[in-house]
Amino acid sequence: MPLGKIIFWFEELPSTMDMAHDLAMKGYPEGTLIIANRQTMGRGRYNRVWISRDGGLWLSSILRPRDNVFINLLPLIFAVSVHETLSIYVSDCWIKWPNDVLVDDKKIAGILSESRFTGSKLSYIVVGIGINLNNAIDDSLEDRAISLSTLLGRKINIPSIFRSLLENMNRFYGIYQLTPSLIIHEFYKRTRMIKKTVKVIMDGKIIQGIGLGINLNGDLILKNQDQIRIIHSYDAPFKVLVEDS
Ligand code: BT5
Repeated sequence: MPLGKIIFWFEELPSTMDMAHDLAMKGYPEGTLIIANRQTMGRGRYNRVWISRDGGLWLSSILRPRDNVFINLLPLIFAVSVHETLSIYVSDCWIKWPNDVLVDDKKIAGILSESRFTGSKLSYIVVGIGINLNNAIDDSLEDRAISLSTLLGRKINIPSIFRSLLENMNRFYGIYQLTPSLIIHEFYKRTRMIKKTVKVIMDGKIIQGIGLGINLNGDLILKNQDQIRIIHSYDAPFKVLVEDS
């Protein structure tokens, strides 16, 4: 079933993620979308706060992949879809592994993936996407976040961005279902991390290397002299810095 075949669009929710989990547990099919004009308890990874005022696009999709092989590539599919949608409007847009869409060094969108298992069997996955469109950016984020309307100096037509995003989500999810590795190539076209110095700060330690790529598990591969380092996206909270080199 295509993504967006069933759409619930709410004025306000605590988080579209929670509503998507509720509906997934009630048996709603893959592709059910939950959208809210604002969220009062929007969240990011590791329960970080995701500020979700009126004017942004805040949505979650229920996914029911047949198995859990390659599921760590799912956030990339949606990051690629957001990138494809926004790059019509802004040229300096890129994807920072694992889940950020940036314009230069400011975050315009974030992706969140939450899987639920019954024992060792995957039940379903909810992927959330948050894009700053007409929403005001909180003062606390001014140096780190940006909205599309600020970049373009005009009001954004949210339904038209949503239509284009949905088309891209279906296109790239379809590509992933046929050949998962193609999503990695789509990511390479849209990132600034390959052959650049990348620093991953985790547990107060810095892991540094040249960005080599992403494997089929969605891990980042860095090379430091002769040593290869593999960073798992789900290990622990970390911060990723990319330097020009
Ligand atoms: C993410 O987490 O980037 C994933 C964000 C996913 C949000 C969507 S909206 C629809 C769905 N429903 C939800 O409740 N969530 C999903 P992370 O990488 O952990 O980034 C979180 C960090 O981004 C915060 O700690 C802030 O520093 C910053 N941040 C918070 N709100 C932001 C915003 N609106 N724009 C840019 N950065 C923001």
